[in-house]
Amino acid sequence: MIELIERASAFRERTAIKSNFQTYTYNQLLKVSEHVGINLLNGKKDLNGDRIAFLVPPGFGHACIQWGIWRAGGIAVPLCEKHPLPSINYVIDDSEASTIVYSKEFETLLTPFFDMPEIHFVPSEEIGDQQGSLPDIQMERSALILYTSGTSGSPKGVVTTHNNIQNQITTLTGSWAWSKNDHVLNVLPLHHVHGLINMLGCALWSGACCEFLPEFSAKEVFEIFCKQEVNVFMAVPTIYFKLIACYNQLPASEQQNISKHLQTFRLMVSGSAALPVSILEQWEQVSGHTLLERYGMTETGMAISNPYHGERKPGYIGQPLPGVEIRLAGENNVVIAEGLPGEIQIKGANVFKEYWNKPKETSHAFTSDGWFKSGDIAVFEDGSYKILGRSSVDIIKSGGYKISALEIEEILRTHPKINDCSVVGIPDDEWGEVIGASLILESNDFDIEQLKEWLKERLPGYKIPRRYIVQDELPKNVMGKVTKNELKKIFIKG
Ligand code: MLC
Ligand code: AMP
Repeated sequence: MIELIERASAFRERTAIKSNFQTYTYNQLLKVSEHVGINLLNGKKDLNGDRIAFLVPPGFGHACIQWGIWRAGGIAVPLCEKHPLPSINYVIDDSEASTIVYSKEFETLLTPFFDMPEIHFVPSEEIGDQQGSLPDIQMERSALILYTSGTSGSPKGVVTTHNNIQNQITTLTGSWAWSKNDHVLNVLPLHHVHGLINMLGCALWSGACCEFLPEFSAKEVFEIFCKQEVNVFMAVPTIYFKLIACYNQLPASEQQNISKHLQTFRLMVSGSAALPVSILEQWEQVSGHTLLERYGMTETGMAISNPYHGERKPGYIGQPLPGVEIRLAGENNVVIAEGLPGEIQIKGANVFKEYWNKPKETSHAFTSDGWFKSGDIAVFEDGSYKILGRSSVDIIKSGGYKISALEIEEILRTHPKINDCSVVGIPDDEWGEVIGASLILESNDFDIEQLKEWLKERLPGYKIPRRYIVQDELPKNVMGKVTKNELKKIFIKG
């Protein structure tokens, strides 16, 4: 029995979701997700862990399909609507999806797959209200695969069970005092935990309302804030940066109006990347709120958080959430003395089950005594954790997205005019980091704008380097390894 779905019966008449200017109740969510489940079963008793990929816009339909897959015993694999075909292909292929549920607006994008006989295609608009029964689902079963970039080139599928997801949700609903009277505005994509678990999952667990804006727009966010329905907001630091920039352009009367409405909010959270103290302070001026900064990962959900009640320390991520064990480890996974920097390692029922079809990577991600190795370096001081950086220079965080430098390098090297390359993250006020690429070219006859167009067909927009330099050779150490920190300095110097 999936408790998240069972609980919805207690909130039947309440609004669960607001999307596309329409409101949908928990009753509708239960009914439509039941139909989705029965349609997917198509006469079978249980999907028995089949991977069902789905490509639909964020909103009511997305939630119904996710719940429908779960109710039929499948594993939900949300696809990203902004991804180009090769990225979508990778996820479908890697997850070995048996079915793709899609909304008609993505039909053209998916056309190249339609002749794959092993995949069943279901247009979401054609799901009817078939009668039938649904299986009983055990909480230990795998529920979700979200793709995340790692230190290896290609993204890995992070498998979480219903039990993991419930733990990731309830640690937040308890710690951040969610209630059925909450109304969260969700502007983040639903193929990552920030939008999917922290907002949609927590709202639906609580009987609250999750409102969607299909695309982020600072102006529209402020307009919705001023309607006085939303009382909870969560976003990545880049979004707060963009909101502040938009606010600063507005006439004083509009600023006052927005600020007045923001004062009435219950909770405002920042996460997925380091929140610069300058953004926290400017948002305090705009809204009267000290942002609650928390730390998490696709593999663990949220792990460390500043308190809901109590002091939120600028520049710090806070304390372990209830049910989450945290330690800082040094060389050979030995716990380090307090005050020294070490890798954040995490244990708890929130921690994922495995990387899909990657037993070696899964075992490499854990210590021999079962701690998940985050790759993030932190220090514990004055009762709070502070992130200092990452153990790998090949992981970039831009706009809250985790990006593997190696994945981009691999693609760049397939370009006929690029002999070699190296990709790094360059500090940036708006994006956290922007991607920089150093290129070693076959000849001088090369156009960067054409390269960007070429990359757009192969990579999602947020993985396309924004800054380029052309070098005769890459900076390397005596072992012949590219010294990425040197390269970063070259970019920073400009
Ligand atoms: C887009 N642009 C970028 C960029 N992304 N420029 C530099 N770096 C980037 N990363 C440029 C585009 O090329 C375009 O430029 C312009 O910005 C607008 O593009 P867009 O795609 O429309 O951007 P926008 O919608 O404004 O997107 C910004 C954003 C988005 C912040 C809303 O990046 C986003 O949704 N980020 C959140 C990702 C997320 O959910 N992460 C959570 C992972 S889970 P031009 O010139 O064409 O106009 C996780 C765990 C945890 O991390 O702890 O939560
Ligand atoms: P993802 O794999 O997309 O889930 O991203 C997880 C990574 O985001 C973590 O390993 C951290 O590097 C980063 N992250 C999340 N929250 C924070 C935060 N508050 N401060 C700094 N980094 C963060």
